[in-house]
Amino acid sequence: MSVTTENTSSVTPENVEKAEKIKEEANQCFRKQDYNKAIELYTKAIELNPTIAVYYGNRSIAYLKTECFGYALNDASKAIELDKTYVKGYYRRAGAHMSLGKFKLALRDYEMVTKAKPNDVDAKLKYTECNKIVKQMAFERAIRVDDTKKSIADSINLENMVIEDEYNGPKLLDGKVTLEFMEHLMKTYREQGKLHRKYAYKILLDVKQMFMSQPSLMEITIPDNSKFTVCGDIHGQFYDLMNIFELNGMPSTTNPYLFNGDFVDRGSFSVECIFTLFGFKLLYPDNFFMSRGNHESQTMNQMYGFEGEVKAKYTAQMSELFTEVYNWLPLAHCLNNRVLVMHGGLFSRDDVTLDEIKKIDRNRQPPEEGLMCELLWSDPQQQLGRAPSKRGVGVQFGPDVTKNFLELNKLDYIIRSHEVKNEGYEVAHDGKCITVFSAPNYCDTMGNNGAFIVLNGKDMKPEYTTYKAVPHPNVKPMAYANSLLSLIC
Ligand SMILES: [Mn+2]
Repeated sequence: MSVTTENTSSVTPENVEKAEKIKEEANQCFRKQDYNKAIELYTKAIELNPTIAVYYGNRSIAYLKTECFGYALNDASKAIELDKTYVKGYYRRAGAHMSLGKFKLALRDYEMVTKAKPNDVDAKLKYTECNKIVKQMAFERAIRVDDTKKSIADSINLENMVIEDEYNGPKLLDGKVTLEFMEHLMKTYREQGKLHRKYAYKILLDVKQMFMSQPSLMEITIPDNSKFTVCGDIHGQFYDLMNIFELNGMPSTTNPYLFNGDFVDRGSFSVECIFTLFGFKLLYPDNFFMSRGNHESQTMNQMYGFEGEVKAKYTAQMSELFTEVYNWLPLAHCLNNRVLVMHGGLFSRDDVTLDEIKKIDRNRQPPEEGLMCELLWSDPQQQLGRAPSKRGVGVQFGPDVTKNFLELNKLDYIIRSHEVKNEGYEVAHDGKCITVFSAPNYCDTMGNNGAFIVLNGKDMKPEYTTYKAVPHPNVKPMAYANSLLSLIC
């Protein structure tokens, strides 16, 4: 099947030339890290001349950069379909598979490249690296079958952990988080100090117990004259997290917060973020809330840095304990029976009720489909109805889907996070679907504002505060990410 020459005849020489020029322009935008503009231009080039594999290959990597893994996958496949000898197409597709944690499928593509180019050193390296991950995962699965129910939490012996005399960081008081502890912790972190591993483990064990006692859907009451703050993705940007508290006040019983998932990964201060948030959860259990994001999962943590960071700052065992804790994070929060908050969004089915969300058995890795998957991964779209996700996971839902869901469940609107927005927030679906994203200048490259939402119990009207990124110590985002991920791009 030779598709390469099939359509060429219908493309005029002028369009062939025009498309090439636009592609060059797109490449320049890509180099300047303006990925959205690059995508727009590659799309124009493709419209003018849809027969060139490179256009799809290049747009694929731009989609990868903007986390549209599903679109990246489609484009890579299209590039391969147009030109089976276009080796980069296999690389791109492998990259999309890897980003989604589908290592076996990625391995198949790397294998194709090594077969096509047996002397290519780079291809061999990527194949070997990917194969290592596949084997390691198979190995880990094998051990887990041996002692299925044994939890890491049970195997941790705090008594055996000694606090050295020279330790001058924050200390728990009789094993409990206090306000003084939190103030000392944040000061220590600002100065790039560390929490003792004994206290770190204690916090993880205690917060796991706390989340285990809570339902998948948390119901929160905000009194008439009280405020309530909702924050979106933090992604390991500790100094920006501190800035939120400076702008909006420290968490307290009268200043409650909900952090809506994706606390970790990408940013290289994820450990600092998560212990700060877990500390506040333990200090103010009824006034501080956290919901699970798609990055509170094992494959994401493996690829995007959190696992590497925990191993670098503590131990591999602690990173496994984190996986257990994340499995118990609530999936959604309902405020005053009027506003539903989740990380990703709504569902591929029309008849989903709050009661059904409440009943989700969440103690697991996020599945690849179903309600739990969609809560963590979905995105809104402007078009009516639903569409396959640009990410390749979850679903895209239109304004009519939102409206129906709200009517069925007698709600006013939803708040979700999960997508970087220039202003830090976006109001869509006729005011009924609000996105909030709290990591400004995401990954040190996106140039976006961060935002948070403040509501009052009386009218539940959202008020937005936006802010710029603050400086952080010179550790780049993705410093602890899987080395293969940097090989992809
Ligand atoms: Mn997310």
